[in-house]
Amino acid sequence: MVEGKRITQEEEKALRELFSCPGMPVFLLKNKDIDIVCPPDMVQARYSDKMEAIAFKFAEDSDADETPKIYLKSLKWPSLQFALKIDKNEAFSLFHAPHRQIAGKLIEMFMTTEPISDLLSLAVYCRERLNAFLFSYALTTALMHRSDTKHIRIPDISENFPAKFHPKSAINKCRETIYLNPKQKRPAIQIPFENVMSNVSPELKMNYFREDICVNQHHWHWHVIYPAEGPLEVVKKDRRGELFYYMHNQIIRRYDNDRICVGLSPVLPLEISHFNKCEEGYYPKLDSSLGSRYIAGRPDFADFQDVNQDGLVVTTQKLELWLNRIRNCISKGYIELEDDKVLKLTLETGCDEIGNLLEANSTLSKNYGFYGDAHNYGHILLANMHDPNQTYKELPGIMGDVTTAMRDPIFYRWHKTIDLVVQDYKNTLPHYVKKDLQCPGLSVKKVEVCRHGKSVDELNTFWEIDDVDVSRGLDFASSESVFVQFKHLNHTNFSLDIKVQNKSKDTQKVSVRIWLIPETDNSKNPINLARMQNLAIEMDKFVATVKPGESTINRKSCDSNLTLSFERSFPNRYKAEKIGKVTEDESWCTCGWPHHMYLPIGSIDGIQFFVFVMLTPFEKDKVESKDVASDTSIYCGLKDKKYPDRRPMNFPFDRIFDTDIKELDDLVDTYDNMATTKISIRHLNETRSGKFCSG
Ligand code: CUO
Repeated sequence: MVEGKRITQEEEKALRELFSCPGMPVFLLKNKDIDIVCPPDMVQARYSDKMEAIAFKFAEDSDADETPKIYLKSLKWPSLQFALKIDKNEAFSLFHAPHRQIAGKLIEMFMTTEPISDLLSLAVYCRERLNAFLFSYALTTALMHRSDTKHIRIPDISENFPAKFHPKSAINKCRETIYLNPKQKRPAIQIPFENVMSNVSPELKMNYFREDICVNQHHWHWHVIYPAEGPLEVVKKDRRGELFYYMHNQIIRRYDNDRICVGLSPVLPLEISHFNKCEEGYYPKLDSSLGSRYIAGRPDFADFQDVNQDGLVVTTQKLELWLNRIRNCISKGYIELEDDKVLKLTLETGCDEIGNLLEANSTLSKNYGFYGDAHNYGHILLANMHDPNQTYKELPGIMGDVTTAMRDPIFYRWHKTIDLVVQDYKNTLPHYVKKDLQCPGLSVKKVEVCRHGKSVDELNTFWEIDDVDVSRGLDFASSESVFVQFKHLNHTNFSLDIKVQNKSKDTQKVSVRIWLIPETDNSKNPINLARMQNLAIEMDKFVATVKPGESTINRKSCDSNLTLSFERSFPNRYKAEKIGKVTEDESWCTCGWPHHMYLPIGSIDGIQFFVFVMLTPFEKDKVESKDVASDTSIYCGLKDKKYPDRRPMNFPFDRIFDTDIKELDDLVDTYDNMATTKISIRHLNETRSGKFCSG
């Protein structure tokens, strides 16, 4: 891996610029920050003799002459034959094994090219020739992992590829308004509210969750930070397989909580088989941004079909076979290795190994040939139901792309299937016993939810309007800003007062774990602990120091280690930059859950939840290593560092409790280091202006 040489400001600006207008040649990029001047052999032959004339024509109305310039040099260009297999107009998919391998090789090229000036030249050379999304993914991943570039704030994916986040109709109107309206009078293009919340059919009620820009960005970021292919040091991260399970599992649990709030039952797992139908249809309304084609939808009750993509045949039987082999390995307690040996599933690493088998990470899966590629090919199969044999040369649907997959209701059902396999494994593990769950000497006396320092029994959610500038991702349009305006969920911030007692004579360091658990199901029937624990969502986890005697730990919701603040997760990066500089570690870790989606939506009448607080001795949780990530991140570890909590992810709600603990009260009554309080989440059906709303 490249080690810490400094990068010049011009190089940094140029690297950032390469993400703009992904379909335009580099010499036409329109940002005023930097003008990239490249030698003719760097661009495609069809442009090389026209470069100057075209660029001049394009810049006629701009002050391009004043723009600082960076001059790139020619290199001995590597062969890109391997990557040209993905056509410029094809949809690049991280779920498609040949695409992943190509991306892995490209990441490796970007990771190992030194110095930065050569990386810049190589990146431009690749940008001009390769599939835009493949290029963007590989360069993002490499820049985030190189020690000399990981501090760079890479423009958000929704800025670079707005067509993957906003309906085609809005993107078209943006183009129109650029030409019809002067910059000062340019209205923001509004996304209709029915795109956010609609009662026309039950599943459309969940649009606000599934189509949230930052929710989808979060998913993309996670997959960039945890790439499945590439150099080993990039792929093999601490507890990566377990984190794959945990991150997706928490998404599903959150989705189920929000479903309960809007009156829908939790999603059912999806059995992909010829004897079954895919009940939920979905129409994305998105443009592919490649070849300007709509991305195909899927009608209700579509048939599952075997898929032949680029000669790679994915059958429903094969998916089932792979999943059954993993289920078998769980019931036997070991993984069958390629050399006829076996690897025992242990308490320490079993979940991580199962996660790697399921995600079908060919580098980390202990026997990829045997356990296969179930999770990824589920995505592929679901993405190609409309044209399984490529008869009509249609692009795959949104389930084939990590930036869009979470928009589709079927995503949650497929991931629940994956999730239940891990749950099968967790169910084979011994119950937690007293020594796992207690925190000697420490008790939680009371938990209060507060607003402005006063105890409350209700929290509110509401709609908020904000704008996002999409000009950076509009090829062959103007460089001036044009905004899309949309509604998203938000909530009132709050804090927790956790009154604790330390009965020992010494100050003690503890981990504080905060969870939110629904009291009832979608029919308002109370649920027992077994059901609750599959719906419990982790809200925060931090380390606190508790003095002897009684004291109060105060924790603000906006300080949660789970979430990324609205400013930093919001795609309007230029505004985020004004809000403050980030440290090197923070710039790495931008994949928290969006803070504006921290609370489930609740309902007009209020939905009851328990806030569950648990203290555990930090001595038992801490990781013995110099390279421990700070506790600022629950969803992603930091590069080269250990995940900061030694307990299993989802602890203590990852395993079935002892038979005498049937209700949440039984748990809290047994352990005085745990406590709950009730809170009602009430949705105010009102709309407020957000920080980035132009009015
Ligand atoms: Cu993230 Cu299936 O792994 O979507």
